[in-house]
Amino acid sequence: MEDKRIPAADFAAARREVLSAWPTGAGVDPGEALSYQRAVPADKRFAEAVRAGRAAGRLLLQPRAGVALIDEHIRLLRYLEAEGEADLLPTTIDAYTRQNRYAEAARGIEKSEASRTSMLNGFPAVNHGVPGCRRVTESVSRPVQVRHGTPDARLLAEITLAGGFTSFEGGGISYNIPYAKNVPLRTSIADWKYVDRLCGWYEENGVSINREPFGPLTGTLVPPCIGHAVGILEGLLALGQGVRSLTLGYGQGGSLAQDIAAVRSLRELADEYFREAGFSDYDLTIVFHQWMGGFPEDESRAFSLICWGAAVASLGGADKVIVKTPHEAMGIPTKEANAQGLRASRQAVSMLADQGKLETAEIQREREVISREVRCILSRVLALGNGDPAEGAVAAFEAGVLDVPFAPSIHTRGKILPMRDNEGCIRIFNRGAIPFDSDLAAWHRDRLEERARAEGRSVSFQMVTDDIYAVSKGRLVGRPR
Ligand code: 8ZB
Repeated sequence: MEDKRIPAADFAAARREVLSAWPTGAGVDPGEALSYQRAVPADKRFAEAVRAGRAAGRLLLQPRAGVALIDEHIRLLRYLEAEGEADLLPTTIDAYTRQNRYAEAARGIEKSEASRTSMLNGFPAVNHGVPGCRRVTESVSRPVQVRHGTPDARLLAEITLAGGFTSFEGGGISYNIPYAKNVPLRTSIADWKYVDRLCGWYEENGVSINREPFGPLTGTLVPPCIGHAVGILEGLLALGQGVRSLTLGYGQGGSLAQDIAAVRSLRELADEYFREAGFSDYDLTIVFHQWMGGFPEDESRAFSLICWGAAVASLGGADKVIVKTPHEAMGIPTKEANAQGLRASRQAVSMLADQGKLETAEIQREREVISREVRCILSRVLALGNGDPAEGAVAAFEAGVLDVPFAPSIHTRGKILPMRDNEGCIRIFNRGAIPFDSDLAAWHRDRLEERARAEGRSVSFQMVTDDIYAVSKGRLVGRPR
C-alpha cells in the first residue's frame, strides 16, 4: 500500500509555519519537547497503559472532561481520578479551539476568570500554551489524552504533545465529516497527515504517542461497517506516518449481538488490512463508546443506559470504554455527575470481568455480515485510490462509496439512510452508492421488511425518525405506539 511519509525537510518547514500561526506556538521547541516527553514516566504514558490493560484483560474506563481555566481543569481531573477512579484521563477541548478561533477562546478565558465559572465548553489548550498544558499533565497521576473534534489540529497537537499529553484523538475523516460543514476532505486528510507524522516523529525518537481515530462519527444510527471502514482507513494513514499505538473506536448501537460483533470484527478486520498493507510493528486496541445518541433526561434511566453500555463493552472484549454521565441529556456534566457515570460503569465492568466470552449464533451472524460489508466497501475505496487510502477516501466520499448518515458536511453525499430491523440491529434502508454485493443489499431490505410486517406499516422515513428518538424515550426500536 502506497502512503508516502511526509519527507523530513518538508515536515520541518511545515512545523515552522504551523508554530508561527499563533503566539503560543513559539513555546514549542521540538528538541526540548522531545526531552520533556522522554522524561514522562511509563505509568503516565497512554500507549503503555492501553497495552498493559489489554495484556491483562482489564477494561479501562475513561471520562470526557474539560473547562476553561487551568486550575479548575486540574481540580476536575483530580476529582475524576480520586472519586471516579478513572483509569485514563481526558482533556476535552473547547469549540473555539476546535475551529482554530483562538482570539475568541482568549475572550472566553477572560470571561471565565471574571465570572469564576467556565465560559467555554472545554479546555483551550492552544491559548494556555505549553506551560499551561504541562501544569495539567504534571498535576495528575494518570495518562492524559487530548479529545476534541478539530479538522485542522496541527497546532493543537504540537502544543499538547510538547505539553506532556500522551494520546491524541481524531482523524482526517472522523474529525471532519461529523464536525464541519465545508472543509474539503483532501484538506483535513492532509492536515491530519501532519498530526500523524508528528506522532511518528515522536515514536522514532523513542516516545510513544497513542492515536485514536473517532469511531462513532455522528453517533446516530451509524451502521458498524461505516465506522469500521473509516477507522481502518484512518488507521492505515496513521501507521503510514509512523504511528505505532493505535486505538480504533466503535459507538454503541444498542443491539447486543450487533455491538459485540462490531467490537470483535473491528479488531479482526483492522489487523487483516494493516497486515495486508505491510504493517506488523503496531499495537492495536479497541475503544467502545457508551451510547452517543440522544439520552433520556431522567437520571435513573440514563444510569441504566450507561451500565448497559459498560456491560456490552465488557462482553464484547473492548480494551477501553468512554463513559457517559447522568447529565448527558442536559449538557456538560458536573464533576460529581461525571464521577457517578464512572462508578456506575465500574460496577458493571467489575462484575463481568471474570465471566469470559459471550458467543451466540446472532453474534456470529452479525460478525460475518459486518466483515462482508467492510470488505465490499474497502476493496472499492482502495481500488479508487490505486491502493492509496488517502486518495481512495477522497474519491470514495465524492462518489458516495463511503457515506456517513446525518453528517453536517457537504463533502459526504448524505444519501445513506439507516434504520433498525425487528431485533434492533442497525441496517441500511437507502445505501446510495455504497457498494454492497447484491445478496447483502437484499438481505438488509428483507430484515427491514420483516420489521415493517411486524409493525403493520411499510418501510419508510418515519421509521428513521422514530428510531432516532426511541432510546431517549425509553426503548430501542421506534415502534408505532
Ligand atoms: C462527541 C462527543 C460528545 C460528548 C461530551 C458531551 C457528549 C463535550 C465536554 C463533554 C465533559 C466537556 N462533552 N464537552 N463532557 N466536559 N467539556 O462529549 O456531553 O457526551
